[in-house]
Amino acid sequence: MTNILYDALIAPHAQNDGVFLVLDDGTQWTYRQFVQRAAQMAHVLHKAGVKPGDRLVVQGPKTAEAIALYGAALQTGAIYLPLNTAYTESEIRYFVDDATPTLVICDPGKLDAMLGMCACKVLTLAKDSTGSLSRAADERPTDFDTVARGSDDLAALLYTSGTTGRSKGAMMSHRNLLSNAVSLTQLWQITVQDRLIHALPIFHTHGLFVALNTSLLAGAEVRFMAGFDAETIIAELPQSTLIMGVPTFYTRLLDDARLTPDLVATMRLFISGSAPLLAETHNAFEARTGHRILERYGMTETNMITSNPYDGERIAGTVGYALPDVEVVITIDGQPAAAGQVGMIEVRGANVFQGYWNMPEKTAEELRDTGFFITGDLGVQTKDGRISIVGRQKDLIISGGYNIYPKEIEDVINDVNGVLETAVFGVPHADFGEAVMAAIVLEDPSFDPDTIAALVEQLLARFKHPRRYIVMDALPRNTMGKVQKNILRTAYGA
Ligand code: MLC
Ligand code: AMP
Repeated sequence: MTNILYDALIAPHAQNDGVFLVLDDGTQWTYRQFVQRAAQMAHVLHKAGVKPGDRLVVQGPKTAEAIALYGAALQTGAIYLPLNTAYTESEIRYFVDDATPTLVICDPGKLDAMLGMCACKVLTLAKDSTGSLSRAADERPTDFDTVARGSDDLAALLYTSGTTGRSKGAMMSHRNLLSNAVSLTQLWQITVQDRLIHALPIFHTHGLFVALNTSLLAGAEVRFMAGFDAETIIAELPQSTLIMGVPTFYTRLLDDARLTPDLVATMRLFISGSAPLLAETHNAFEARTGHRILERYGMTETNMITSNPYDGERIAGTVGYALPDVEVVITIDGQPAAAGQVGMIEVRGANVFQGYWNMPEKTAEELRDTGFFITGDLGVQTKDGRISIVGRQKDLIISGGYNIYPKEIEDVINDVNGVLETAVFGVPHADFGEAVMAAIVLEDPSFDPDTIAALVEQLLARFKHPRRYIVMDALPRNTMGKVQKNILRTAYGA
């Protein structure tokens, strides 16, 4: 029986005694150990009633056990649904209600809250790899009859915030994930000789699929860090060959005087994505290390779309060419634009998702009948197909690689009694690329704006919190009545 992703990424390692994960405390997991642990966890999922196509919600620490759980989800045919560890109870409640999981795995500290909001079974997985999931897995056999899954079956559901303020679950099939993993592994020449520094979270496309699926496919070694820490990365660079990060990784590394050509002598590739890499950062990095960062472009709904070349010229400020099995068109009013003209980036290929969970109308709005997905990013293409992103049509802030949709924050603030209206916008930020700001018009001038911050803190993840609240008499509007966020950005962006 075939299971598209499991057979490609995990099954080949059943007898592989090469190192897969190297953890912060120096512990190593071989590939064989990983396969066996995934099988033990697959038994636990099966016993908990997880059937093919059921959703498995996971909100927990970044550990080797969590990766085994991802493997177990694939092996049992479950739909893996990872959640940002920063999400609040109110945010999680929405995802759980929408996705109706059969099983939730969470940190023991969140158990009571999860039990309070989930109708399903809840198991725990702690930072130190204890918890009810691990305990149950210890008792189980180290092999499991892999459940068959075809190309179109769903492997993952990744929630991505939307311009309407409500998060949408992007349905990723086995084919979506495998096609991208194969393309990227080939394009970036990832092999068993590689050692990847993995400092990204594992609840988003970048850290989970781009970094881990490619490593699994190639059988590479992964220095699996619990989170970003510049000190540890500096220590690991001399033993490593590859790193994938958001631009903040590179600006933070540049702040360290120890970043020199000698330090990175074994490194062959630095990859950046999830947010725009400033040409200034690209150039400074080359001047300091001799390496030209390879910038690529992607989205939750599409996996990776374009990449600068491995062997050819990596040009700062561009995201390179469409991946070999991906089509990109730039459109103006739905029609193909000429080279050099700015338009909407649309994408089609085996990488493009299956639609939004429970949201057929949203899917129809963004995914054309022709198979092209409308990204919301504005771009321009040269005659030979090199793409640059020049802006976004969607109202989106990207902070340290996390997407923040202003509407979601505006909705929370507008609900406060005493607030008339709000405009949330992004301003340049040296560390995170962009930072969130909120301009508020109060109904009652004596109202204490601190009440707003308190509510936002309760309802929204920390990275979405406005860094500043600006009380205004009125929001700037154009003649059509539309709020001019560009004016706010200019006024408060310095
Ligand atoms: C942390 N904070 C953030 C933040 N990350 N605030 C805004 N934006 C962020 N990205 C908060 C913390 O809670 C803390 O709050 C304060 O800011 C300072 O935190 P820090 O210690 O400096 O942050 P750190 O833990 O070092 O995290 C920064 C980071 C992290 C850049 C390493 O955010 C990160 O790993 N980002 C990667 C996100 C990612 O994987 N994106 C990929 C999405 S997939 P306080 O006030 O409580 O101290 C995708 C598709 C594609 O986009 O193309 O890849
Ligand atoms: P997400 O929805 O979290 O997957 O974020 C996807 C968005 O991140 C894209 O639509 C782009 O706006 C942005 N993005 C990803 N990679 C890049 C990049 N290299 N340059 C600019 N923006 C990027």
